[in-house]
Amino acid sequence: MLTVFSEKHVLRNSRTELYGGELVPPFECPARAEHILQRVKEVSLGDVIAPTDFEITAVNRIHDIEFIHFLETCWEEWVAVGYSGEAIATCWPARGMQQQRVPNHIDGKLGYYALAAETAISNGTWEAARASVNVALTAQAALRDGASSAFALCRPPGHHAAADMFGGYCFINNAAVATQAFIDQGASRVALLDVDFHHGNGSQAIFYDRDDVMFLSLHGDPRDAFPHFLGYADECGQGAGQGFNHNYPMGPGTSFDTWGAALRDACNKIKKYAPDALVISLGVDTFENDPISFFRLASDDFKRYGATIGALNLPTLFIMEGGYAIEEIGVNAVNVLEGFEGR
Ligand code: FKS
Ligand code: ZN
Repeated sequence: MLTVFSEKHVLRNSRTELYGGELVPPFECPARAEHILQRVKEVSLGDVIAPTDFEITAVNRIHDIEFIHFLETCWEEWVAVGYSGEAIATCWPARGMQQQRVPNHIDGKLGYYALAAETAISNGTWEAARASVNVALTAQAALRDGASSAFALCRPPGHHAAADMFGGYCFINNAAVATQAFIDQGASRVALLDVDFHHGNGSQAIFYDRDDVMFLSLHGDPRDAFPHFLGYADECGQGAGQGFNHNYPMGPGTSFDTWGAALRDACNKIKKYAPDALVISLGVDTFENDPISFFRLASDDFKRYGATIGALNLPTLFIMEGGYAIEEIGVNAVNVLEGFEGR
């Protein structure tokens, strides 16, 4: 399987994450991508190529122009007002407040465009996010050109990013942009299956009223896990999208037995939908030793479920999302890809 990787991911290297009331070194750090790349090479998964640069128009198919402009200029505006730390949102248009007006001050803009406070914007964040979506689009183009699968080793991740919101370590929704690229190239239906521990709220919101993209997500129950305010089982889509959104929230301590059964159910739905392509939001924070998650998948389970996805026999694009057990992230992510390939 082809891997697409950009060295520019290192430009996403903020110093701080707001966690447990403290500013700590971010869980979403450059070492993650390096470990995955190392494992890709160790098992000779296939060629590793750098991304080509795509026009921003592909991104604009999913994200609002003003939001993208905000991401591009946030850091310089933050520095310009004289702040010395990293750009973190501190106030929001909460219940009862004006939610449609974008303020002028960077504090107001951050609150308008942020969905959470853990994710700090710093110098280089935009460039890395841009490179990450180019990684996704380059891998997508390989499928367009006839490959049966490809691995987009994206960093930063993307599935929490909505049309006009960043947060949860995400800025541009790489999986959504790639999914839309399939549609724009003539696909009638695309399935987007999110196996990251966290609910892909951004991806769900983006495709919620559409029937040409089926979104399915297996994740920690939002009552107990980030992003807390989306990802319930009764969210099934709206309008034309009614019946094309499927959530599988699962509680603390969920084992592979339970998780694997949910995956099989999701795969049955995908099979019936008969999509032209399958996009996987691949997070390996479902691992038993992940520091911020609560599922109990073992390293071998990743290989087993990769085979389940492979059995669908669909053109499949893997997009890297989360996973924070740094030492094991390479083995776990590549196990999915090896299982998919029947190795
Ligand atoms: C835990 C607080 C959780 C934010 C977690 C973000 C997860 C990001 C991710 C992605 F794939 F996007 F990277 N804070 N007490 O893993 O879903
Ligand atoms: Zn996650």
